[in-house]
Amino acid sequence: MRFHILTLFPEVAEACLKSSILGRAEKNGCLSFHVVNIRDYTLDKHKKVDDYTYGGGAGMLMQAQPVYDAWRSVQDTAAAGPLRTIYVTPQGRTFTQRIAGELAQEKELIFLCGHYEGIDERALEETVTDQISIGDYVLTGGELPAMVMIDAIARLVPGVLHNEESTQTESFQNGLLEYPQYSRPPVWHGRAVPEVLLSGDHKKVEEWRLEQSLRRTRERRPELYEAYCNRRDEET
Ligand code: 4FN
Repeated sequence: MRFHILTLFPEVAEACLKSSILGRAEKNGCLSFHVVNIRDYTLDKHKKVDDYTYGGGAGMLMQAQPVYDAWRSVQDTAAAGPLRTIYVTPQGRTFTQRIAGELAQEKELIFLCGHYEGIDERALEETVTDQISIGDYVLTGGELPAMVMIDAIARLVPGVLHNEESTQTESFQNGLLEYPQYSRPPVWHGRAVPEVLLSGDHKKVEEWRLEQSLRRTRERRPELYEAYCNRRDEET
């Protein structure tokens, strides 16, 4: 899967994508990343990419021309027609595991990251197919939200995770939180690992884990618990 990231701060994206599992997957050839510096596309002789907003008010806006031309340079390389273009913005629908799963079906995605007060609406109208947010808080730029979404999408691409990395977190796939987990030693600071986990009785262990997952989800994330119960009811 190929990711294009359009940004005024390419070094932020590069640093994130080169590291850890995503960097390894790019070396393996499962993923490819193409970071585009929007500033490289400005026609302004001083390399300016922002300007004041019509109607007044504080702050600067990213201008339409460099954003559109940067997007166009990527879109023009796509043989298969128009690419899904995601504007990461607090005005979008909230990103979820379900959306990650849908987007992971695409061969190529474009992420557009805003800065300052955002982007001239006319460039958005001509380029953006999806507007998505990672949650409700004020940030300085769209780069970190784009990295969050790319991380969640990329790990679903076949071959990106090794077996040990994939199994554990799969339990979120049933919509429940993780059960508590323990490693050596069996007693630490006077705290013992729950008996059942040392018993070697795999059936008992599975029952205990499910029970813990259900209780945690009910107590800490009641809305996830309710969704789980509703899905389970529909199955029967
Ligand atoms: N943020 C809010 C209301 C008004 C503005 C903001 C805000 C970065 C370019 C957007 C923020 C949060 C989640 C992108 C926030 C996200 C961004 C995101 C983001 C600079 C303009 C801006 C009511 C949500 C608090 C700055 C609420 N997911 N403006 O943060 O890009 O994707």
